[in-house]
Amino acid sequence: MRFSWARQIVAPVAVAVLAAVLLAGPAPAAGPATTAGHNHADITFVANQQPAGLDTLGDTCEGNSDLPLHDGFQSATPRCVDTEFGEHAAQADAPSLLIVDAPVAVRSGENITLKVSTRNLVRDRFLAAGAGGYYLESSFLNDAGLIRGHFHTACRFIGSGRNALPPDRQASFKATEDGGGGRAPDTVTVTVPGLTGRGLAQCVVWAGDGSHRIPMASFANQIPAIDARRLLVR
Ligand SMILES: [Cu+2]
Repeated sequence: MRFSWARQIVAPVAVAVLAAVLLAGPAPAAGPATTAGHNHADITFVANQQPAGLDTLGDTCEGNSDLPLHDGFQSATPRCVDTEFGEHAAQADAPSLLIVDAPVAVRSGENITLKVSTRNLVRDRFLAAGAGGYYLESSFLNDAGLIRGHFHTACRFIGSGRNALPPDRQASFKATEDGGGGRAPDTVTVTVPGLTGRGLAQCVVWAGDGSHRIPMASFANQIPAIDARRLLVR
């Protein structure tokens, strides 16, 4: 393996600079109102104003990407998603999630049951991904200013635990959209299919908006509505 002392130094500096930028607080207000507008379905909006000094790669598929447009159906090949991000909640209203109970060990093939608490996530919105609802709609807050969506639970073996894993799809998976959830934290019990085999495993729970994206937050240093546990399958 090639070793570069320069990289060793530069990388932490770059991270520090990035962290400083992320943590510096609210970005300066964007400049004067924007330039071009264009139609997207029946909504007319104005293109984002690019803050001074930030040279973006683009913020639309149109004119910036040669990939096929995403059509709401999950695709194993690259696509460009032209669904807008939509609305994020106030800082205090951002969704949050915690696994509050999980087994430390299960038997091979034994169902895995977790207790999951969510806050500021109204679990009432789910566009079926298999029916073309993946990445299909923007996020829109409900009347109380909260994100509508659901959460996902999945478990997998993690091998030695020393390398990031291939991004496989998981058979041990469940989406929870039970109509509950809101400003006050509440707890849901979720059971996903067991893992067959032995070894170290991981169960992850993460929120999704109506079309399955992890909900956005006001600030980069707010932790998204995600939690994970390790467990042993024996
Ligand atoms: Cu989902």
